Amino acid sequence: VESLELYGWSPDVVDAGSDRSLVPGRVVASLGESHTVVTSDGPVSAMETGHIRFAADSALDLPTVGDWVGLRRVGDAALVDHVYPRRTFLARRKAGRADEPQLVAANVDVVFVITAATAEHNPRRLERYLASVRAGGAVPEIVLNKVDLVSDTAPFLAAMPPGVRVHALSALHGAGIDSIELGGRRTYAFVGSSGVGKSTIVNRLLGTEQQVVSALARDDTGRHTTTHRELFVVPERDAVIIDTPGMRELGMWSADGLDETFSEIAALAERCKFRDCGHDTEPGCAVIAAIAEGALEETRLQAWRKLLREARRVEMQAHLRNSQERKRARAIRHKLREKRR
Ligand SMILES: Nc1nc2c(ncn2[C@@H]2O[C@H](COP(=O)(O)OP(=O)(O)OP(=O)(O)O)[C@@H](O)[C@H]2O)c(=O)[nH]1
Ligand SMILES: [Mg+2]
Ligand SMILES: [Zn+2]
Repeated sequence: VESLELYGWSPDVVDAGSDRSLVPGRVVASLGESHTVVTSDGPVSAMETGHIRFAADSALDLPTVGDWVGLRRVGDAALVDHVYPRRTFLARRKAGRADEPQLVAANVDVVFVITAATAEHNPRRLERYLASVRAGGAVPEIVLNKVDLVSDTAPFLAAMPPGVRVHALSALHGAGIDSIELGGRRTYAFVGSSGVGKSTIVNRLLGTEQQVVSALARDDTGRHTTTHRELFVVPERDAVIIDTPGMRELGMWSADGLDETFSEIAALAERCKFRDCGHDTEPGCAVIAAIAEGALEETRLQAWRKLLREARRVEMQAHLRNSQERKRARAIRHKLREKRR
């Protein structure tokens, strides 16, 4: 298990009840149902067993990059037969789907949300990322990249959401890159829109241009873009990093990270007269009062409201679908029993 330790392995990865004959490893890349898994014998290519797919309630139960999995050897082939319990995960709503979550990475300690000191910078989008990262239990940090393009970073920094660590740097020139601290065998993921510089940062941290060649494709403008998520070890820094392709949109799939992301609103809401205050026209609303006093920006309240509405809608649909599926399953079991009689 020597080399697996570089990937962040510790014995408590394996849950007590799981099959001890499985070979443990970490998923470093995924293509549909086919995964590249690093084991103590090196990387192997492994498909998911039917059992794992059958037992999955949703995409959240299937293996993804960063997962610790148990492999079963079948002749020369290996199959992913078990996903060990995750410490954290990063998910978003599947593009174009109303209520289906999609995993981005698992067992990530810190998620660096990258933004650029350009027109790309958008506090509302950052709030989305922060809430989604926190919903899965990881810690977000923001990286303002491409600071070489502006004479003054102050306006960008002033527009950052509160309560999160911010790094300002130029991955192209290397200035400020040392403010990104890695270590302790932790896993760090890099997310953000396409072109903000995720792979350039990852390359800097890896200290090589090797990476990305495998995962990069030239798009029709000749620009390189990351096509799939990939996990790398940085032995000199005692860390694991995951580069991801740019996301066009980050749909909310849960409301869990919102209170922490809008903590000033959550704190004010405690002082509203009504416990279920909608912070709208209710009397004795501390949130509305704070806006009137200039202590809270109205855009923050609007952003919180929009994300909460979006997340609640998704949670509701998922709940409905689950109860419909349960009903259907019950009906099938009932029919089978009837037949047997
Ligand atoms: N001026 C400037 N350009 C940068 C900086 N960092 C990255 N770039 C450039 O921005 C472009 C996109 O960089 P990438 O690292 O490929 O961006 P990415 O976020 O990985 O993009 P996707 O893989 O498509 O999601 C490249 O042309 C980089 O050279 C920076 O600090 N300053
Ligand atoms: Mg990239
Ligand atoms: Zn209120």
